[in-house]
Amino acid sequence: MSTERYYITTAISYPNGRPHIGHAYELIATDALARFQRLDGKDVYFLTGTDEHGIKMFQTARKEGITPRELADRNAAEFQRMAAALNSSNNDFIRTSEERHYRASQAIWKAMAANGDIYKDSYAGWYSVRDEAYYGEDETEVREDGVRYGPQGTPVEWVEEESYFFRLSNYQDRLLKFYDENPGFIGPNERRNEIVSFVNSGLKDLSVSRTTFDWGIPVPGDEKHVMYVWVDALTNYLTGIGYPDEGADLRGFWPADVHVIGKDITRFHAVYWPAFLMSAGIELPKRVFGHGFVFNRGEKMSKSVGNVIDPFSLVEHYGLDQLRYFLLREVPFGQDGNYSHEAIVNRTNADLANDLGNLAQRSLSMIAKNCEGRVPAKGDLQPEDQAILGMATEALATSRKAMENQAIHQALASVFAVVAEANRYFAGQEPWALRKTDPARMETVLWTTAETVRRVAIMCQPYMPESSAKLLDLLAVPAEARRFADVGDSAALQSGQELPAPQGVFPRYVEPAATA
Ligand code: ME8
Repeated sequence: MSTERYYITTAISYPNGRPHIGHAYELIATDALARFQRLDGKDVYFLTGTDEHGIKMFQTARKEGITPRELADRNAAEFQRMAAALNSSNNDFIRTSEERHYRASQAIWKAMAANGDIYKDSYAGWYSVRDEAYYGEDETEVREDGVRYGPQGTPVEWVEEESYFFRLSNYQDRLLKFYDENPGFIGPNERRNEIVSFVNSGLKDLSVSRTTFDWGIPVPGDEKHVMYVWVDALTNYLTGIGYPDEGADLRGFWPADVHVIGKDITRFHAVYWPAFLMSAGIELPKRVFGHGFVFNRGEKMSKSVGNVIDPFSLVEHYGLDQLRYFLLREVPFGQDGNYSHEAIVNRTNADLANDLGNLAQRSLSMIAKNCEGRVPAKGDLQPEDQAILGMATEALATSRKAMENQAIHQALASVFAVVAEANRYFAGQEPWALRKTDPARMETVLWTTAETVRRVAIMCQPYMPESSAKLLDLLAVPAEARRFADVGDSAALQSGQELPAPQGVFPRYVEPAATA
């Protein structure tokens, strides 16, 4: 039986500035989804990268007095550094200025042209440089400041130039039929409804090339034009798995299982991208998931507003797994969420330091003291022991269901419900009192608790890889027995196994002393 393949991607970020918490959020969430499927036995390919062309990059570079390539090199390195700092398990990092990507973008362009979907005309209309998006006049409005804005609240400018067009209007019915037949294609539902109503309202042909700047991929056969940045950007998902060199199979990873993106770019992924693929005769991805935005205490972060939070300093200040846990647990994936110092401290102190950390620390130090530092003897399990162990196994089933729909917060909630119950179990069984009255029962309770921690730690790996590994080390769980297939009884802790000295895994956040 061959291993099931799973292909997951993030959006590729514009390296016109340094990465911010929104980028970190998307990468962390996608990493958790990728790790989850790997632990569940799939052959996962996880792609992320940078989107380096377009007028926004061109203009930013000009302002800074450097070339777009210099700007891209500088910031792409920052995005790569962020991926490492966040412990992202991406298999590849694509930069759209790479040669392999030129080949892929020109190949898809040629396929669309061969299908009769590309023609030359001239474009006159509104363009948002910040969104790198064309908008219909009816989607824009002039505000009190006299400036015209697009639907995402970014300024638009009038553009008039010779341009190639893609016959998007030909795809309206096919797209609607596709959404209808594939109700899971766009998630969450709000995003799906927005897209269906946008396509229902009519699609105009899309301008897909520019001539007023040259920072882009040349249009095959007409080098005066560079491709519209979104044509090349979307194609990164194919480049990453070897298009066009690998042939139709694309290493068995196409169609992609899910493109994880922010809600602001759903239209590009759920309308333009499937239309391009239909035109080029390539299968469509299975799902596009538009997550929400992370706000700094309710305010939208952006480079131009200047309230960007640096992900590197957050990691340094709160700890990586604390940050990962907070973002994934606190914000229902798909909705907008808020970040604040109080929220991260409260959430991580309560759930990680108090609940999970203390459960592990208390049970393991009792074991160290009373069981000679070995896995305690497992006597006959009582119904309450079986109940907590069963709850852990059920959390895995719940997590699997939740993760199929990218409901990361639900998966995590099911695991932490086990932690809360295990704390009640531990307190209720009072193993410290059993030490004198019934030492055998004490050992069974400690075994059950440690075994529950083992199950929980395996399930926590997608979200907090490093801390979960530390917990599993404390339980002497071998590296090859940390898959989801090992959550159940078959890989349970063996009584008598020697354990390392217990150590705290989740330190409590303490406010730095105020300086006088
Ligand atoms: O859109 N909270 O790049 P980008 C959550 N290059 N997510 C956020 C966010 C926030 N505050 N701010 C941005 C682009 N994002 C294109 C993508 S894909 C073929 C091309 C998300 O650097 C945003 O929604 O502006 C997007 O998914 C990703 O970060 C990169 O944003």
